[in-house]
Amino acid sequence: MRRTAWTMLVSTTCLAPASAGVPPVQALPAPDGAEAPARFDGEVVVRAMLRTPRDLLRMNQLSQDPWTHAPAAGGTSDWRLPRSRLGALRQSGIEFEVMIPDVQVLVEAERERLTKPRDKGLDWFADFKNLAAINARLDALVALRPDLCSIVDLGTSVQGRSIRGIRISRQPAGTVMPGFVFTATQHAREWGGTMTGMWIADRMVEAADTDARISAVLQASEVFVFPVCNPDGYEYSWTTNRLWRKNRRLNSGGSYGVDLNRNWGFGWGGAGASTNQSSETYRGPSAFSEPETAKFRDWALPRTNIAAHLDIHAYSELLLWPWGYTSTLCPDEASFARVGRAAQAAIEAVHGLTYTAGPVNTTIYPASGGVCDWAYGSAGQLSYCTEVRDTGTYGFVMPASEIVPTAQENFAAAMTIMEESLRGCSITLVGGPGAAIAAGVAQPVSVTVTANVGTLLATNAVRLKWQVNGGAVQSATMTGSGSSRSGTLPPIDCDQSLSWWVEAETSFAVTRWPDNVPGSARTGVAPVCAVPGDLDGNGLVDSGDIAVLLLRFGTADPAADLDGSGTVDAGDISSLLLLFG
Ligand code: 0X9
Ligand code: ZN
Repeated sequence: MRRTAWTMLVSTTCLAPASAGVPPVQALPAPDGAEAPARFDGEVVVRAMLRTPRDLLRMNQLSQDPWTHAPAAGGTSDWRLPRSRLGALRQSGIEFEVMIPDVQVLVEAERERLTKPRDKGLDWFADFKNLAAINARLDALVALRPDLCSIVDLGTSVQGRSIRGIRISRQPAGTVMPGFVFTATQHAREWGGTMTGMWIADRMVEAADTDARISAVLQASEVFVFPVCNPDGYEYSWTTNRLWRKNRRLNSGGSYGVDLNRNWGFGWGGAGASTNQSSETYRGPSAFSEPETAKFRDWALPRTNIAAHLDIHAYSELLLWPWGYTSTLCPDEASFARVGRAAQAAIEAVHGLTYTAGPVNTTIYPASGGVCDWAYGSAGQLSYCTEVRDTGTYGFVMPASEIVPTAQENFAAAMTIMEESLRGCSITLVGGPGAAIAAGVAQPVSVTVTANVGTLLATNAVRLKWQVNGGAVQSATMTGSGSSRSGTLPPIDCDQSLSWWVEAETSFAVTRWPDNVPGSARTGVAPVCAVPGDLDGNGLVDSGDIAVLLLRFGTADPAADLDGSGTVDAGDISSLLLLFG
């Protein structure tokens, strides 16, 4: 709608945008969609070996658009530049090879294919989809399975587009259980990532009842997928500039765009981000200056149940984890590496591709203000970043035939990250009451607990929880050292039931025993007291019962309130004496 308004304004009235009654989302909104599509005639993408900081400086003079970013020293990176500068590049002594000999040919072929009317019967994943089609698909998934899905709207982007996602779970919203978040398309041109995000949502919904692993994940957790975190940029990459990366903020100096993956507020402003507004890695004027990052933060921070996160990018075939801002290994490196290697193996098992895995900073390059550093550092999530196919043959303009295999292998990584997170702790029962519980006797419970992912929180990490006759949930910290913990369940009366369970909390998730799903508990019942007044259950009404009655004094315990006055008091002693023998 906005685009139509703009086209009309520009072509018929030529009014200045600010005075034309366009919603005041930004002082001077971009006339996105009114421009002719950007062309890349005579442009190439090269892979360059940059050995020194001087090489990097020179490369930055020759190219405004790194397709992959450069490591601090050594290693290769991909750059788009006019073919006419290849002579200067050769002269600089930088070693390079041409990866894409004509960017315009690639972009044009894709555009032609995508603007052709399509066979409606074709699989949705047969080709890339624009923002409207993605939003329609999210709505269709909700319509298909309203019992599993709902739309999540984070609010609006710089230009007023909704940042939308989908929640998928068998449990109602608000249930206490681990959460998983998948984000894609912080970078507009990374269409392979967008489709991978959609595939994750699609598979979880379509196979919810037929795939046992998916079914189990949806039983034990809630899954959120945000396929397009940068809706303005994504739309712009379809209408106007196929190679747009940043959001569509009009910067103070007149250029457009903040790199959303340099705008997050953990380690913001450090290495591998630019202060230059025209740079493809411009970090923005301050952390969370952009609505696209700030609104996600405001949604995610209160959701302390979110155990793990995967941010989807393109391209290079990598699986990365924190930190990006520093080369120091993060405190949970052991967990990140263990789950990361398992996810890497899961990717390889699908189509045989080996994604390179490791911390962002030391595996590719320093990058500060990235979402993974924030999601882990500020929100405590096991946060990964995948860079999907390919390794540079087509780069961002991936052939449509690669969509499904790319999505399949990254879905395997997503499943591994979720399943491993759900194994947060292994809890084994050493001793505790069974289905029959003796009345009036406290019940000891002991367990062994080991953390599979993350570290067991030191204080209050293992809790014994119970309900008597379905009443209020009670909780007590289980004490002990190492992996051994013990606690005590309170005595219950004749004919009462006791439901109890154990929760263990690591830095990433809460694990529940006997099963790791909401509501899972073990229940025991005390026998019906055969003789009224036989409070200690020894078969006789005798002096032992007076002692029990005195212990219940002042309570409303129905077994001891023999005269039915509502309180256990002196009157009940008289009643008990009458029952003696
Ligand atoms: O530089 C980036 O933002 C990502 N690569 S991309 O080519 N898609 O732009 C890598 C992100 C690494 N992860 C974080 N720093 N969070
Ligand atoms: Zn990216």
